[in-house]
Order: sequence, then C-alpha cells, then structure tokens
Amino acid sequence: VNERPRLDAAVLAALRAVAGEAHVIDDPELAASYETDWTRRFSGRASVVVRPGSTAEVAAVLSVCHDAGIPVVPQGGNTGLVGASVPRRGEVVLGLTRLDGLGDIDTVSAQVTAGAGVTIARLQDHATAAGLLYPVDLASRESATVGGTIATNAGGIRVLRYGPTRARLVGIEAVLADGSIVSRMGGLTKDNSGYELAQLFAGSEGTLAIVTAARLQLVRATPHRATALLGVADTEAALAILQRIRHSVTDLDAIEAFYHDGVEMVCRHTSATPPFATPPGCYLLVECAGREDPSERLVNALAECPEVIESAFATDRAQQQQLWRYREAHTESINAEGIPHKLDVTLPLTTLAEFEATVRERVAAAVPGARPILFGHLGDGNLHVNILGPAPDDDRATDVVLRLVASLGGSISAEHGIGIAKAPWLHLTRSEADIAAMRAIKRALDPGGILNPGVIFGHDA
Ligand code: 2HG
Ligand code: ZN
Repeated sequence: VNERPRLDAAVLAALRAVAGEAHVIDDPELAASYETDWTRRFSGRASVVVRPGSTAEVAAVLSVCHDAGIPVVPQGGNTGLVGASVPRRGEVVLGLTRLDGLGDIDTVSAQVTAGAGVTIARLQDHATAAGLLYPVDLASRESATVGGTIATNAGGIRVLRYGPTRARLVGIEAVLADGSIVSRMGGLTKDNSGYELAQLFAGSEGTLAIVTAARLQLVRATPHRATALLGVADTEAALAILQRIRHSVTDLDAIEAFYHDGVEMVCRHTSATPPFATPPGCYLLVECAGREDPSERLVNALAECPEVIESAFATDRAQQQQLWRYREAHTESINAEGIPHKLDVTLPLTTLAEFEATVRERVAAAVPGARPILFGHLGDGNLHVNILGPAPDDDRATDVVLRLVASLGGSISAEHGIGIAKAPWLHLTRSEADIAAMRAIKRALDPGGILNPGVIFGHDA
C-alpha cells in the first residue's frame, strides 16, 4: 500500500508533455497532501499527481489515461468527507485547482463563469463585490472548490432557502472519460433540448465526467443579517420552533442544530466560552438575511415560541461569526479529538426526533465506548452523525446508524455523497432498479471504469 505504483515510462512522458514537468508530481513529500483526505481516515498512494492548467490539458490527460486504461481520481480542495478525493489503488490524482479562471459577472443575467478550481470563498467575494450573492456556503469555503462542490452537489448552511449546488448550475464544461469535452455554457435558463448533462454530472462524485468549469446563477444580495442562538430542551422542541418559524418568518436563511456535548467540545478546542451559563440540551442557530433589517421580525417571531429557554441575538458581523463558531467549529474540534467516522444522513422531519433519541444508545451498544456527536442542518432534516472511538476500519457503528436511518425513511447521504465510505450501504436507501439505472449510465459514459473507481458502487461491483 505504501509503495508508489509505477506508471509506464511512455505514459509518464505523455503526461509530462501535456501538463509540463512542474505539474506532474511524484516526489513523495509534494504528493503527500494529495494522498490523505481531510479526516485522515482515507489515504493511499497515487502513481502520480497531475495538475493540468486548462480544460484542453484535462482532456489530453484523460485521453492518455483512457488509452492506457489508467484510473483517475479527480481532486479539488480535498475537503470531501467520504474518501472520494484521494487515491485508493495507485490511481493518477488529477488536481484541478489550477483551473481558477473567474469571469466578469454578467449583471443582466446575474451569472458568472467559474473554473473548477475557484474556491467558494473567492467566488462569494467576487459576487458580493458586484452586489450579488453566491449562496452556497459551507465551513470549508476557503478550500472547497467550484468543481468539487458540483461533483458532490454540496449543500451547506443555506440550502433551506437557496437549494444545493445543483440549483446554481446553468451550464457546465466537462471532460468525459475518453477525453472528449462537453460544453454548454450559454447560460440559458430554459433549455429543454435533450438530456441535461449539467444536472447529471452534479452529484456524480467524479464517476461520470471531470467538471472543468461552470456557469453559475447568482442571487440578489441580502446585506442585512440577523442571527439568533437559542437554547431549547431537546430535538422535539427545536422541531416545534422550526415548524412555527419556517413559513411565518420571511428571509429565513439557516436553521442549524447542535447539542450540549458538541458545544462543550468546541469550547474546549477553541477556548470559546459557553454561550449560556446553564447549558441547554439542544442549540438552535437561526439566521435571517434580507434587503431590509430582519432583526425585529426574527426577535418577535421567536418571542412567540414557548420552547425557547435561552437566547442570544447578534446583528453585527463579529458577534454573528462568534455565534456561528459554536456550530462551524464542530468539524475541526472533532478532528482534533480523533479520526471520526462521518455519517451525513437525512431523515424526514417526522422521524428525526426519534432518530436523535435512539441513535446514541444504538451506537453505544454496537461499539462500547464509541462517542457520537450530532449536529447539522435541521431545516433540511440533515444531521451529521460523527462517531469517535471505533478504529478507522471498524464499521459496526456505521452499520447500525445507517440501518436505523433506512428504517426511519431517511437517506444514507444528504450532502457529502457516497464516496468510498458508504458504498457498501448504498442498497439500504436506493432500490435495485435505481442502482441498475445508475450503473447503466456509468457504463455508458465510462465503459473502461477509469473515473474515480470504487466511488458510489464499490470496488468489487
Ligand atoms: C458541515 O455542515 C459540513 O459543517 C461538515 O457538512 C459536517 O463534519 C461534518 O460532519
Ligand atoms: Zn453539512
């Protein structure tokens, strides 16, 4: 596993001719950061890391790999959490961060063309400077890229209002397994002329095509923001508030939930002070954003909610960021305590409280001493079940959690994808016919199976 697999000399020379010496990396130290994922749970050796600088170069690399039957793992910011962006079996890693072209904003259509390697933070700043908003937002914004977030159909904290990444996509440029380029970047909002490839590639996790650029729809800016952190008794109470404010409060952007154990851990790792003197069982972070100040409406709406035990409001950016830290620092604090099993799951709102109440004991029964930490996007019914304790290859806790999710009508992935991590459990929430249809698409577009092998369907599939 630790040996660097050797590429045929002619293939290596061809890759060097395409991308240039400097962008074909096989030096172990330089390659290392491409070979381990963000959680440290997944790692492997790449035969080589290739960093093409244009769509044409991506196409040429794919063409070389296709003809030689060499598998390729595409990688953007390497912030994925399901093991899909790092090599497993000596694949070529295709680093896409050099594709960082960012076009001028077309203010008439409120659209922009961005290269796959543009980071979400940079895209957001670019939109904001033009008085617009790129509303896909997630804690990894400084590293996560346009291409990676399309490949995973990333969600984040504002899905409630704006939908996931696929809702932003009005055009795509991508390279297919054989090196051919498909490009529909005209920015047409309506275009029913056959299969919609942009939407097919969104969420395909690098298994159908390599996204090299996209045409993205922006939205109106919402410069006024109001944020509330609430302490409530439990998930039931949080859901009651969600139900009440969801339709009554306009401009609702985010409704996030987390728990006492998570906040305690975040405070330990970030040296923040706990938000409330008496820790509540459950925390709810609610944010509104609009063209006018939404504070009063938010405060009034929450005053009508008897479930609120504690509350803190923030209207200036620094205070808001402080409240968000309790939520967003969960991921890094968990990583500081160990190598987690990360289970991003979604449930119908009708069974979510039952899931939350049951999952901890199920995990404890499966792996004594295992520590589940839950948080997530309550407004979307999306919980991130992080489990510390089990060894990286011990799947017992994962198995009980994903089976519980399936039995309660949920899905084993809400926004992170299936990757390598969840491939063995895909059948729990996708039917045989579903999987057969997906495989047929995969075979049609990538008959040699060179694009991100093992992802979604598993290695032996
Ligand atoms: C988030 O919502 C991300 O912060 C990461 O989806 C979740 O670390 C996780 O499990
Ligand atoms: Zn999330």
